Amino acid sequence: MTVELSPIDRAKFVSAKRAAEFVEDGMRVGLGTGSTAAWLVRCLGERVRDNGLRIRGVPTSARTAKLARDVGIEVITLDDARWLDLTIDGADEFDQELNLIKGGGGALLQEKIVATASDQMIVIADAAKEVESLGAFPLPVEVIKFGWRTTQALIEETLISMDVMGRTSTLRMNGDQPYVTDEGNYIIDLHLNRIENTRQLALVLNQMPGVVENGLFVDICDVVVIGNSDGRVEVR
Ligand code: ABF
Repeated sequence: MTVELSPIDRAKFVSAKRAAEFVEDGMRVGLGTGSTAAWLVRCLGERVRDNGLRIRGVPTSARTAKLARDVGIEVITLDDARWLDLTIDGADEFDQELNLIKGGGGALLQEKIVATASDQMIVIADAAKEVESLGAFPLPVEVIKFGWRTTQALIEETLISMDVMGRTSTLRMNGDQPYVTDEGNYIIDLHLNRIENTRQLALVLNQMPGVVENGLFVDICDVVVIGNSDGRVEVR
């Protein structure tokens, strides 16, 4: 693949290209969402086309499903696959313990279901996504539409009681309309600045009525493939 890329896209591309090497013939592969994951899907499509790689892909969004089909990857549902050998996906932030914030692209629910149903999850990211503590990137929480304002208020009250920094939240918008996920839900972004108690926060959020899933991925990611704009790649 010969392409002229911006520094950030080069970092994403080299990360995705290296991670694609983890994919072996016959695997059932979870395909992530976002611009880094899109590079991964293209790299896998190239191997399918040029090297006869046979894989079945489970996409984490309608966008990824379309791209995967366009590049020649056989697409199946998670219910067809039941279990996956490997999922490769992007992230918005990762820390040294390989905990993640995901969902900036709006597909956190499918991404977490697919990653959890995989023997291994590999995150692909440019080096700028590494943080000491998660939370500078707004934490997405997928909520059902019914009573979303009440759910939002409950989340904010809970954050105060947990003494979490930041505490403000916003409904994600798409122009002048609420953003709607592939599953027909809304997303509330939590502006926390810094998350100290990642595991506890992830559990507490998911216990609230109206919350479908949150974008904290704790103990799910096994490997991070970090791309740099000069082409260097680190596998951690
Ligand atoms: C998905 O895409 C998300 O979980 C994350 O929000 C986003 C990362 O996007 P990009 O690769 O475009 O930075 O992986």
